Amino acid sequence: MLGLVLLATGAACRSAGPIATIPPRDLVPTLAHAVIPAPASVDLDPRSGFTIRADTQVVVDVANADAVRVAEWLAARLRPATGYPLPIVGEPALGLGAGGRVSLTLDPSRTTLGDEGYEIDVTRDRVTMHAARPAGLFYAAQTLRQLLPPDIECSTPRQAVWRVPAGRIVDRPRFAWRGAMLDVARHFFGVDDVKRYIDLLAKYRINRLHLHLSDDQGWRIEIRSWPRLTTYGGSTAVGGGPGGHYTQAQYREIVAYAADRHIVMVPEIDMPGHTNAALASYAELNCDGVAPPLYTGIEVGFSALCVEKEVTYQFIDEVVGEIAAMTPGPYFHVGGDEVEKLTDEQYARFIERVQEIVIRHGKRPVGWEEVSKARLAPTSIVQQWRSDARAGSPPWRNEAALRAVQQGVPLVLSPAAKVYLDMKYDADTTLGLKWAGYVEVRDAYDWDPATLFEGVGEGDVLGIEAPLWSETLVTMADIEVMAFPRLPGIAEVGWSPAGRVWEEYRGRLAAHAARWTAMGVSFHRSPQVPWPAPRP
Ligand code: TNX
Repeated sequence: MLGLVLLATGAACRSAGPIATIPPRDLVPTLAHAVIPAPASVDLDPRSGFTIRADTQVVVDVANADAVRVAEWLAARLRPATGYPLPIVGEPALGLGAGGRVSLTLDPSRTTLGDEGYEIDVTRDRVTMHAARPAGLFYAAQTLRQLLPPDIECSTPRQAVWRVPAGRIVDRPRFAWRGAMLDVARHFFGVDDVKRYIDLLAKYRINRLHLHLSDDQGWRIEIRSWPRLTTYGGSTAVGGGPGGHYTQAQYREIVAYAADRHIVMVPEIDMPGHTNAALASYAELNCDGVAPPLYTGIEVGFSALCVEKEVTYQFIDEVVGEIAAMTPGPYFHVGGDEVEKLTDEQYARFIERVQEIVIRHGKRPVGWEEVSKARLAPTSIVQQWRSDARAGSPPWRNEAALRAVQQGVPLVLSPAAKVYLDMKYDADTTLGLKWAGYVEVRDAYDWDPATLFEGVGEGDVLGIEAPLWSETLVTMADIEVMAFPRLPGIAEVGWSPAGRVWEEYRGRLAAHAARWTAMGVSFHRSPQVPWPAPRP
């Protein structure tokens, strides 16, 4: 990495028209680049670069539909702030305009880039992006956006020098599963909120969205064979609000929106516990045949499906069947956490039966760490979650994770003390919970998935995931202020090579404040991050 670039700070897109040239006092010297997650290999020289101009062309093999889709996505995101037409043209180009070209190429023979890797080469007259697979090309486009000034995130034309530093980036992820989870059960979030979250996740190359679709307080996905789940079970939320649910058409819309951004949906129906909304909707799912009232508190552990009744398994089969049919991705999450009503034996038999149902519907079962008490199928995945920020320094011991490793089942790590986005940052945070301790920005970043738990090494870890539980969260701004700025750091833990350094990272993170401001994203001004002074 060479030299310094000057990054504009505090960009907001308040005015509709172009602004005057940014005065020098608004420029602070920072890093050679501020890309998050940090690419595996970066060699940039900001003394030279490529500048996007009014006559720049986007070049792509027009016969390759996958490449064209990424090109269109990129051009559509560069046009509003630049105000340039950025036409998409086929190869060979009809002649190089003085504005140069941004080209995107899918080349399956570049196997060293894997499914998600990419290469970006920048010279004075062109930007070239290569990938073997569409996801890689999409991530190249996301990285290119981050190499441009923060005002590129504005939705109206801005005056800026749209310059990308010269050099080369070659990148691919460390872990295959880089997830985020959103709890839409405790409080419901509509389609537009979920789409906005998906767009924010995609910027940081997150590739799984786990939706927690049911819990004690609400059932959020239409099931045609059991309609009262949503008409009654979805009618409230924590605190007694109106609740809500996705129709099957809306769920499909979210799945497609995520897929366009190379994010695989992981639907979760939590069972056998966390099921009060279902038990309240259908009396026959209760062992005593009596439906409990709807629940709007935040206690856990009190509900359980009747594991001894056959109708329970018919119910699960039909619910899994309808959701699996709408979900192109290979995963189905069965929950399995915090069950206090069953013996270990009852619990294990239940999980084993449910696992078979999920597999029969063509999906890989995923479950919270408790499921490792059962005999798991080789295709299953265990999501670790328990931990405490007040425990000493790692490695920590987690029996559930060890049981998964002993069974040869891969782990997704969601250690609460590191990645639970619903934990408070510190004692002054108004939103969130604190049962796992406070989770500051550095806590969320400064750990390594291969050394956090005793007996759990790199090869046991499929990846990581940041859950956002919504007991205390009501609005999209609430979601954003808990996710930002911790989420980008977690994304980097999942993507970037081991050996990351907090002191270096926090400088890059600070530079993203201008992007979030431009996008109108609420974020927590953690004292651990050297934020640039806001523009006067
Ligand atoms: C634990 S993590 C839960 C959730 C809560 C969360 C709050 C897990 C599998 N279960 O039911 O919402 O804590 O932080």
